[in-house]
Amino acid sequence: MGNAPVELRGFRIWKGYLDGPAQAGLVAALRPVLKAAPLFRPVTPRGQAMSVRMTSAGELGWVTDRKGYRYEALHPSGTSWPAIPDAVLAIWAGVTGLERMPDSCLINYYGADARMSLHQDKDEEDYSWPVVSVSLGDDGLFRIGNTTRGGKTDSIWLGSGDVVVMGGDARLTYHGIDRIRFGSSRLLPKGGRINLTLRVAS
Ligand code: MD6
Ligand code: FE
Repeated sequence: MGNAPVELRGFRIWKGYLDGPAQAGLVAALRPVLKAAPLFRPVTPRGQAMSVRMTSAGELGWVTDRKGYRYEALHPSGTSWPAIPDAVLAIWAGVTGLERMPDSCLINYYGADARMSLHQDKDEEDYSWPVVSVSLGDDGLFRIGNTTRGGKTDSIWLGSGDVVVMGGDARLTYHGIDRIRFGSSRLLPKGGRINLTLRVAS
């Protein structure tokens, strides 16, 4: 689905990869996942509450608390993470062409004031696998920097249905979300933004 990707600092960005019905279908597929594994508010290793709420699907879920950033087989409540919906796996297959499927799907929810500071994704075992992200709901201003902290950055608005592939030389590039445009989409009944990040964690 969608047009050819645009490239920004080594990230491949598929604007409008998912059309409206596909986005709605994805939200419907996520509903039971969020019911089985409710969003929680993570705390950084230094004890700061993050502004996003998160949960996961797949064999492994990314978590953070006072013990550090890591992948865990269980939701903080002690239950297994639900399976990654097939519609989500199909996006991974479509944009990467890989046979290997991700074992982790992090689900981040951004309310009006949520953001994500510049970070690298580096808790995975093998950086040769890409990371794929799917945006749903309100627009988010995505900033991409460099493989070391600092330096010039470029920003691009990610809208509902956009898919980003971070791989190759860009796999360890710093990136983050500066802000969201709350209320810019009507996909989610209560507004806000969902970002899925798909990874081969282990
Ligand atoms: C977000 N995205 O879009 C945050 N990570 O809300 C990420 O942190 C991200 O978009 C790895 C690859 C693609 C991403
Ligand atoms: Fe990231």
